[in-house]
Amino acid sequence: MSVPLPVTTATYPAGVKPISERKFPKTICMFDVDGTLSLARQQAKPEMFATLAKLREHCAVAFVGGSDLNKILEQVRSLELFDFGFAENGLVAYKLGQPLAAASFIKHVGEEEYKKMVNWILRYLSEVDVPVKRGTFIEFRNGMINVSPIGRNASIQERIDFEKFDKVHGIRADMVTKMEQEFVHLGLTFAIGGQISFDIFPQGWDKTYSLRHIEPEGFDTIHFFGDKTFKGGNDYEIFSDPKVTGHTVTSPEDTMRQLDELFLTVA
Ligand code: M1P
Repeated sequence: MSVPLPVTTATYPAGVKPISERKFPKTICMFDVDGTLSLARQQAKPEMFATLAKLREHCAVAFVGGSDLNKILEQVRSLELFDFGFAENGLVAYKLGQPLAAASFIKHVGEEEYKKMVNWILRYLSEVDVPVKRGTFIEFRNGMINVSPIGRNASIQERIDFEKFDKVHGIRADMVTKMEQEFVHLGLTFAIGGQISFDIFPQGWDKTYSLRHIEPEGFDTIHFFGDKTFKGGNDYEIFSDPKVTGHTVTSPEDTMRQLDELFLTVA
C-alpha cells in the first residue's frame, strides 16, 4: 500500500519546542525502524509514539530506515513526529518535513551496468527454490535497489516463514556472496536488513550517509538505536561510527526501556 506524502511544514508542529529550547539541545537520538521502533512492516505502537513525544522534549529525534519513505511512513505515521526523517539510509532525507538533497542509485551505477545486474538477478532467482514465490523480486528505489527471493508482495505470515527458512538455508547470504564476486567492480554494499530481502547501494551509502545531513546541525552527542548492529547487519556501520554512541536493542519494547533508563527517568 502506498501512503501519500503528508502535507509538511517548514516549522515546528504545534506544541513542539525548537531543538535549541530542549533539555539537551546538542543531543540527537536516531532510530532504526524495523525491529527498533516497530515490528517489521507494522505500525509502531501508541506507547512508542508517546515515548518519542516525551523524548522530543529532551533532545532532537530522527528515524533512519533502510526502506523507502512510503513504507516507513506506514510504520511511523508522520514526518511531523520527528525532527529529521531519513529513508533509504538517508539517501532520501527530511528536516522538519522539508526535503533535503537526495542521492540517485541509477545515476551512480549507470543504466548499462544496472541492466546487467537485473538480468543476473532474474536468472539467479529463476533457479532458487524457496517455499513460495510472490511478486516484486526487485524494487527500484531512489538511492538503492532491494532484492527479495520470495518477492516483496509476501504476506506477514509468508515473511515470517521465509525468515525462518532462510536462517536454515542461507538463501540470501549465498546470493549476496555470489553477487559480491560478480559485481565487485561496481563498489557496492549488499546489506541484509530485514526479513525477506537485501539492499544494494554504493559503498558508503549505508546508514552513516544520514550523518552527512546532521553534521552541519552542530550536535555533539549522537545516539543511534538499532537491532541489526552486528557485522553484516544494516545498522552496523552507523552503530560503530566513532561519532556515534550506539545502542543495540532487541525489540521496540527494549528501545522504550533503554530510553526510559537513559533519558526519561532522569530528573
Ligand atoms: O529496514 C530494514 C529493511 O526493511 C525491509 O526489509 P524486508 O522487507 O526484507 O523485511 C526493506 O525495506 C529493506 O530495504 C530494509 O533495509
